[in-house]
Amino acid sequence: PPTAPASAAIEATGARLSSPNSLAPFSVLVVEDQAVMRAALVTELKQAGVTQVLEAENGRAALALFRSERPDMVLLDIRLPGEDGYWVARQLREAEPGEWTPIIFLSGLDNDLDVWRGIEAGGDDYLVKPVKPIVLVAKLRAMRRLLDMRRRLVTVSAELHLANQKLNEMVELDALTGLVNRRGLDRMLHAEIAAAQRESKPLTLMLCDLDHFKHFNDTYGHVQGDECLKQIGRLLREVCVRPRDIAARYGGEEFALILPNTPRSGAMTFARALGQMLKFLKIRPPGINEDLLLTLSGGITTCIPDANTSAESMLMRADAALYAAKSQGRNRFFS
Ligand code: GH3
Ligand code: MG
Ligand code: MG
Ligand code: MG
Ligand code: MG
Repeated sequence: PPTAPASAAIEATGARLSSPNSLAPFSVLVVEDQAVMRAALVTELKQAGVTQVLEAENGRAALALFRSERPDMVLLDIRLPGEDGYWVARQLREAEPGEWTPIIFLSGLDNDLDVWRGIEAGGDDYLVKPVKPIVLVAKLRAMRRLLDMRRRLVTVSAELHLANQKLNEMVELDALTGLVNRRGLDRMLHAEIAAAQRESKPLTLMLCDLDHFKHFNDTYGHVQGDECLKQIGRLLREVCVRPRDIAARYGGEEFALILPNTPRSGAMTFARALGQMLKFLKIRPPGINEDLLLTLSGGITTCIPDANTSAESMLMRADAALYAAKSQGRNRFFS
């Protein structure tokens, strides 16, 4: 059997520890001013499988080591030269807000009030010297279990946070085209109206609607129709070259563009470019030998928003212009 350490810190028991690596991988900071006791603790911890044992003989050294090495756990004496263990515990807790490194007091003080003060100072457990190795390691293992559980919770909550962010983004995206959907459009239009009002900059809203798209669907089927909508989605993302331009799918075959800092003339240039680019779409349903030409009709409204400008009023004006473009023959943009 292993010889008992020559120290009062640990009482020989003859009991064997469960498994040699029961505490690996793991680092423990031992704060103990008495060299012999410290050496005995280090030996016991290493035998229990602790990978790294850090040693400090006073409170300030402990704090510095804690900050630089970030041990997994702290074994903390109370009576130390200079600042005492209670002080160390409080400093450690302040050094890592929102984090948790278990602190186990290991002290010769066996007063109930000392236990109370230790826990109040931020300690998680309190052992009285001399402590049997098997008890010390058992306590470390229990704390390790809590630590692992906390780490898993932290990981899970970070993952949940990410998933939630992703969901929040998805809620505002259209599944077919990947464009912003109606919900996103409404929020962003409100925001851009407010921004344009603050900056006294012209804001353009454009509503576009595919011409005779029902006919396309009836002729080539919905799968081909969906393919068209995806291509239009890609095209609209491409024409929105400025970082603040927003392309949205407003409804079935209707799209909306928010163009911040864009005057009426700029909006018309944009619409012409869009009309030109439509000609280059590769719309070729199976069995057809040439690319089909899709056209859009559009309604444009531009204003420097004031207190009376609302998303609803801008949408109504754009919709009225779109209706006019449709009734005057389609494949054109009105403002
Ligand atoms: P107009 O030129 O007056 O806009 O004629 P239109 O046929 O495009 O307009 P209408 O409002 O009569 O029909 C819109 C059609 O758009 C109906 C439907 O077949 C098609 N559509 C709407 N949403 C989708 C979709 O998600 N996928 C497909 N494939 N077709 C859609
Ligand atoms: Mg001491
Ligand atoms: Mg329509
Ligand atoms: Mg249409
Ligand atoms: Mg229609």
